[in-house]
Amino acid sequence: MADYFVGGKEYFPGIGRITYEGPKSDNPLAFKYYDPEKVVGKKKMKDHLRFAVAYWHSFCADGADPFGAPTHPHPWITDAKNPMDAAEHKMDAAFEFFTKLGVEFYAFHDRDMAPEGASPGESEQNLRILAAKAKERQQATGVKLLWGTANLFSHPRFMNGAATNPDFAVVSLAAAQVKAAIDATIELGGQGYTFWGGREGYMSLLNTDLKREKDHLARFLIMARDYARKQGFTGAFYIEPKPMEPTKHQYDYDVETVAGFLRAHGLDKDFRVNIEANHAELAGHDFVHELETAASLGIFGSVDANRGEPRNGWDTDQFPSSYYETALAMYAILKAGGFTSGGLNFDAKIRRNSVDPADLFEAHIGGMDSFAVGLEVAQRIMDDGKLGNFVKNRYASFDTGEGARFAQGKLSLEALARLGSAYGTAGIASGKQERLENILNQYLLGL
Ligand code: XUL
Ligand code: CO
Repeated sequence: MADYFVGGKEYFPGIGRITYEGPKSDNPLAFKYYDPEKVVGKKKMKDHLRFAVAYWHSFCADGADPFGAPTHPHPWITDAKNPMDAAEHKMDAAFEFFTKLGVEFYAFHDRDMAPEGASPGESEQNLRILAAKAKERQQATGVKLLWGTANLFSHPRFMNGAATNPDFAVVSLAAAQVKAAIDATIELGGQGYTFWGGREGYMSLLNTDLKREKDHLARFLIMARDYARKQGFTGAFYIEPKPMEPTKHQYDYDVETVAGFLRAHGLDKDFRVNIEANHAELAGHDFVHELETAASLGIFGSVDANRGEPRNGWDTDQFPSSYYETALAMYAILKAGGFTSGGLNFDAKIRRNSVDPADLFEAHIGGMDSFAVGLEVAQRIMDDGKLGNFVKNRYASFDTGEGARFAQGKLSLEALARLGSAYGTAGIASGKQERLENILNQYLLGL
């Protein structure tokens, strides 16, 4: 990957390429576990993990929260002459960051990359200009686009939803944005296109026609898919489930809900899910539950890697740091066959009081190291086979004989009932949960 500094302007001075120094290093700006070229199983770490940096949190978010003013004044914005100039400087800072960190991918919303114009046409033109600049920087550095998306939630016009808005004019404005964002994603060779329906839900059923809104959402997604395919997009479409926030109820509640919706509307061939750890938690699920559910339904796609704060009821978007969680996640991902078009996108933000420029690096380094550890633990579990074999044996009665005939749909209820033997000891078998948890802890320590 080529270094990237434009015209000598460096936005993160004093920070060079982040390299692997190993677990004993006490350099906060070095990887302790993420060794990109190291082969784990059959692939290099970097090809398993496919890390992406999120443009929005890292280069747009300014540390403001509902209670306080910005704490992260970005030089690429404060020093700029106008919004287009600021967007280009921001892009330079972003590519400097990607290449210093050594990540191969990034993800963006239209409005992260290009400012909104005075009309839909001007907004589209702004995005086209900046996407062309991003393409030059991608070519110069080798950094690639994991996925693009349209921000259909920040502007006040989307306060009642985007594709599910009760006002048709807003639905058409959302379409203008999605069309332009799809064009930009194709231009940048994006491997995916994401829909996160932040305001596709309701605040009150008293003012909402739920059936109509869900039908409109499906219609909108069908049109977007058809347009993108017509333009030659071959990548994956992702829906990113989230149960709530900013709406009281979001239609893309969780993986299982999204799967039902996709099937009901014939979208399951083109769409997969982009699973975010913090969203899983808000839906009352473990992150790994969402991953395994997606894999079981054949719609596992990509991951927004972050973590929540279990004692808070909102999306804190913190950087991942729990090896236990990353190990379970990577085990589910390896079992699902690994990433194809997807990757681990850090949809995570540094804290409001993390005000040193190095904090953004250290946050990503920690997240990448956490997933590198998780990957190695997961590979150990796969290689050893103890957990997998336990699960396989637990269902062995369905592998042969009448059990297999049942699983293949060859038995009626009467026939099944006739096979019921005496009560005896059937069903009295230990689930061995505690033993399995102890074994997992051994793998976590590399034993
Ligand atoms: C919001 C969220 C978004 C999506 C992209 O909770 O996760 O950043 O990932 O729109
Ligand atoms: Co996300």
